[in-house]
Amino acid sequence: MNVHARLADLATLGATPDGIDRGLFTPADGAARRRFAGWARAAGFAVEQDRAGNVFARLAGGTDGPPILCGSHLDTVKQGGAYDGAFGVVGGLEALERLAASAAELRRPIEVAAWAGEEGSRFPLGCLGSSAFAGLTSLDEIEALAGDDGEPFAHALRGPHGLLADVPLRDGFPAPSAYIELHIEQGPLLERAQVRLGVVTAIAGQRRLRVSIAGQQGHAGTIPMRWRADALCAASEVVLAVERAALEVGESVATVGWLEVSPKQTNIVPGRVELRVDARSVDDDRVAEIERRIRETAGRIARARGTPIEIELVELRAAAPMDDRLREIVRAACESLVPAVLDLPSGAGHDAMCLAQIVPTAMLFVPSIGGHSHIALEKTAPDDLELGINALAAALLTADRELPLGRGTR
Ligand code: HGY
Ligand code: MN
Ligand code: MN
Repeated sequence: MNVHARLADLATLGATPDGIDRGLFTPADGAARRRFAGWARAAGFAVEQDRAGNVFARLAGGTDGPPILCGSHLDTVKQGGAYDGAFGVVGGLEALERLAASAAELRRPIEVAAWAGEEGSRFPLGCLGSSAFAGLTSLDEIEALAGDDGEPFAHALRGPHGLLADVPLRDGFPAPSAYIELHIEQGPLLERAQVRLGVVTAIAGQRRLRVSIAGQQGHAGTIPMRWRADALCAASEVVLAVERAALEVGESVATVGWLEVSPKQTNIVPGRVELRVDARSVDDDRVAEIERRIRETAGRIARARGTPIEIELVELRAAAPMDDRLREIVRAACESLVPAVLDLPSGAGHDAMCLAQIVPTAMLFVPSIGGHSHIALEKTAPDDLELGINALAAALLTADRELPLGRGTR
């Protein structure tokens, strides 16, 4: 079964009329992780999992020490596409199969990981499995999380779609020598530059805020406009303030993609709104400035409208510069295959942000047609998928030959 067939198979898991919905430890995600383990075993690789739900397939090498690691995630956003994450997992698996078939002499093992819950689409923490692996979030913190549907992480992890029944559980989170993540670009830059491979310079840092706005619920027909404390009108000003902050700070993005109004009835003045902000930049100071401006403006809105506004910083990921030496190895692998390679930042977050905190890390991009991602339209040309896998395999081989054995040091 090749990468195209595997991606098509995975795309059936969590398929909806509006795209793929494959939240961590849902039946669809459990099936996807079982597929990955089954394919890896059929390829002759040893398969293990860890206590955060990450799954690893291992191609043995001359020594049994820390591997060169690749991989990505199998979970998706709601209404997601078929390539975000999944391509890095099955593309990594295919790269290992090609290395195994080439009988290349490996100094150390090479592993491909399926990281648990990168999207944060079910549990309120992005890069959940890779941040546990990197020691950025403790298992206790993760076990205390509850999914949007209320199920505690600890319960889902031990449920029928969490840890895989017949896969050995490894102790701890042993660090690799290095990490290379293959991923779709999820943006338009490669396509616009007519370049088929990209090498990531840095991954944008991000802050996620939870904003709660308390208004005065009331009858839509009887409360005079000047006497209202309308939570949704206040929220609307906050949303525009988020957009304005990113525009004014520059070289950054900020989005409100989630908002809930209550009691959400036509003839009731909204009493409460909760919304979430996603702010990003490769420059951490800019993200901090966006948060500062949002807080300042929200204070003014709250006073002017009589609608108390609470803002909680729920997630902070520092921008992650990629490792120079590993980037050069990835770039050289790409240049051996195509005439032009583009260096570019990643506005999208990835598990590589977490791995970059502990070991040398690099990312390799293939184009997204139309720049579409986090939408059912998401697609990458089959030839570009193949090219990405060949570049990854070449980079893994060079990294194995050139990097010192043992745990990677940043
Ligand atoms: O939000 C992101 O950038 C990633 O897709 N989790
Ligand atoms: Mn994503
Ligand atoms: Mn992704």
